[in-house]
Amino acid sequence: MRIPWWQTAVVYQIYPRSFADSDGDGVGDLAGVTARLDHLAWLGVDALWLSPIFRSPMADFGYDVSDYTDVDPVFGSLEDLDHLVAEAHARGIRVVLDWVPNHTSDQHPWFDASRSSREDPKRDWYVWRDGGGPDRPPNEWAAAFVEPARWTRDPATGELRRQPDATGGTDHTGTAWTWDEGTEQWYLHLFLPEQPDLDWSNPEVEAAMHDVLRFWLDRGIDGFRADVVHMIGKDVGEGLETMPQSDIGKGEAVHALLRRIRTLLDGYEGDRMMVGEVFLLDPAEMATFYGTRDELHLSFNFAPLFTRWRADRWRRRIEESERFVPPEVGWPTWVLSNHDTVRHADRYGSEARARAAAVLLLTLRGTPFLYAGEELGLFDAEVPVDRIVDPGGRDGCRAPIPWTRSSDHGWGPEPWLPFPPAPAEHSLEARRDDPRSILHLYRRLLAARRASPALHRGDVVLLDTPEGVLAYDRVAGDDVRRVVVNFTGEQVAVPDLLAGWWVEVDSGLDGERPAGSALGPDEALVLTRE
Ligand code: TEU
Repeated sequence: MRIPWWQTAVVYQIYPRSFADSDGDGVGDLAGVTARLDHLAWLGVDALWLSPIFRSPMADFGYDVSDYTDVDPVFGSLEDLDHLVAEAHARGIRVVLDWVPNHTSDQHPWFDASRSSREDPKRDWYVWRDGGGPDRPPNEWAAAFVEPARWTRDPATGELRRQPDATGGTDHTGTAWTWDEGTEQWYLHLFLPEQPDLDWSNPEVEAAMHDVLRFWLDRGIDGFRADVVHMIGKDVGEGLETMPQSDIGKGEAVHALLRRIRTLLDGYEGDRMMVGEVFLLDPAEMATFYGTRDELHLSFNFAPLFTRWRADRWRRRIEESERFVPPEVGWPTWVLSNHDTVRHADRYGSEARARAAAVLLLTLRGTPFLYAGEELGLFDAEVPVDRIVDPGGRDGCRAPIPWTRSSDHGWGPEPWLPFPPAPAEHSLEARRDDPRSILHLYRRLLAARRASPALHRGDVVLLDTPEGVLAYDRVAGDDVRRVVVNFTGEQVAVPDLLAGWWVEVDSGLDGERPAGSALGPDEALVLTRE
């Protein structure tokens, strides 16, 4: 059976503001990305996902789009994007754009028209309601970002933990409605007031958004990451005002919308792909967004982003992924870090754990998504209060990538955010010079994965282990790999798991691994048969 590229690919997420700066203005840009493509080819990734590069007033750093078919000048031009895509393709690397369908910027011409009068033909492109007049919003729904996410470090384990909240993802403390003085109605915004929600039950909205997809597909883009795509099917009819916010994403409407998007994408040559940001932490609900292989090609499984560094918890994540995304449903995804969450090296509290986690990420059954900088073992930057610019307080994981040891680390004099801790030591230059660095571990893992059908497409079989250890085999016909991960800070003897196997990749520092039958603290191994 022919396997589409996105099933065997490793996707690398670039947050363009923070990746590489070609013009010294302190903000990364497309020409900067193009100039670093050789690094990505050397590393061995198969696809890039660019966080939004469209025209935007940047209230949410690009997730508030004012023109879906043009590049924001801070990142360059359409020609710069065409050039980036051509150069990436020349290296066998595909390019995925970040499409933001749930909301536009309040500066988008569609919203300008919509808010201009109740009679405007685009009034119904957004969600307007009377509520109880200017003092009472239509319902209790809350917007994201009113308070930044809270994380606390567990003194015993060194791990960071996110404070749980009712919605399972976002701190909601302010109303999701803003009163418009001019037309005396409220408009809905599940994120900032600068991000009004579109009404996807309006066929004109759907058609306009399909045109956006076609614009990029015609230009040779390989796929899309669809921002909070589970939210586009809100029942915006009569039921909206009484619907609990936690029901967003659970109705039938979104599935019909996704089937039509899938048909659009599959009508193009070249396996164009959509990965949906389905921010529902229940894997059973998340999995419904694959439909019957007729909705999203891939759906982010975010439960691992909030999973502690414990063998039993990770085993449960793998069992859930296997149970809810079996082959007849679709192909799973794995992700440890992104632009919204404290980096996993920081969450787990050490580079040793980050290295072992990389082994998991790149050997589990599913498409892995790397977040730029994790291959350097970056921790979050400590951003002083007066330099915090993100309404969600997610600045730390968006720190600029340190490319060189030199004092500017390859950036202009003043990057938009401070660097991560110890930037010289974590720089690409330093990591490349050290064959034992985490960078070389990522590269070895990517090469091992590419070379082994078992690793990039085989079944996964969980094995019995002592407490604190996770082990599984990956199997594709005759090709077999074994992965063994020690989640404890102690050496653990696992003679039965290791007998008859050779070490192919070791997350630990080469040569320092306890010989023979034991795993070192927080050590992970990829094994091949003797
Ligand atoms: O994030 C979706 C989302 O639910 C986030 O609000 C998440 O809960 C929060 O960032 C965790 O701290 C997507 C994008 O990834 C994010 O960058 C955007 O700000 C958001 O949508 C709005 O477009």
